[in-house]
Amino acid sequence: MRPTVADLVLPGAARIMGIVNVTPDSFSDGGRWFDPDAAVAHGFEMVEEGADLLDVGGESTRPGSRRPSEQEELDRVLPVVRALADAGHAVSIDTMRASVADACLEAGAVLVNDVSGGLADPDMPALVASSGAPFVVMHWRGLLTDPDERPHYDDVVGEVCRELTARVDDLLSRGASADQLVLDPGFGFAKDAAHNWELLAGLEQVTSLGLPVLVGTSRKRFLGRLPHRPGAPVEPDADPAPPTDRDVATAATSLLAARAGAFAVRVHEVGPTRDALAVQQMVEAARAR
Ligand code: PMM
Repeated sequence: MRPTVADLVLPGAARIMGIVNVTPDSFSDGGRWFDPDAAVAHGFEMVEEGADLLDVGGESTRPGSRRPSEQEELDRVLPVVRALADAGHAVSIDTMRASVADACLEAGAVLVNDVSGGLADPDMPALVASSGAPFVVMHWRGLLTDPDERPHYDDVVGEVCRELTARVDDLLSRGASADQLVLDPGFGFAKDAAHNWELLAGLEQVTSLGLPVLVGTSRKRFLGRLPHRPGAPVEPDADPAPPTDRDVATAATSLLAARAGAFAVRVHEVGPTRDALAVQQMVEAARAR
């Protein structure tokens, strides 16, 4: 039987969701795991390193990237989902298409992760309701096609909370049940660096909405502009540090997310985040003694 969201939640600790991007063009690891066998091997490796869940995706959400056709997306993700699920791993499918989500659930995925929160495909809310599968509702304001487009918020944390709540209400009105839903504030999606830092600072407002919260800061652009590093970009429009140089910062933001009550953190490199979360566990165990 498929696990429920409650089965996936580990009280008092955050789960680690390892990212398996089966894409030629993701911003941080595009092309590395495009071959299905390489993607499956990478998934196994992440489980060895401590991942609890594997998030398989076949479409890059990088602004301006070409959407794969439905068939292309299925060809990318389905063999990978099937192989990882058959090996007994908890697999999540990162897709905005109901048909892809449906096929992957059939193939053994246990969770649907939709960066559009069910907005991109009009068939998604019905699939969520009929499948009963755990569903991640991410905060989204549409696909940005222009990388220079500037998002606007007066109060990013408040607006993200209100817009997520509206998505939840919509999904509930279409037959989903609350115990299926996971929220995600959508770091980096229609948010600039200042918005992302404010969101991290105010994450407890999102976790206090009462549903499990998934947080994905991994290797995102705002982590490539940290001050105090030798060679750090000082000009506001200078190139950020490359994505693979952002894993320590990812571990730090993931630890902060866990402290704010996130149920899971979504990362490209499992080791640093696993150790950061273990530090928190050790301190809490010592405090309880
Ligand atoms: N970020 C990306 C893709 N999928 N899903 C969720 N739930 N949350 C995220 O923050 C998120 C996501 C973009 O990162 P990637 O292209 O490196 O996977």
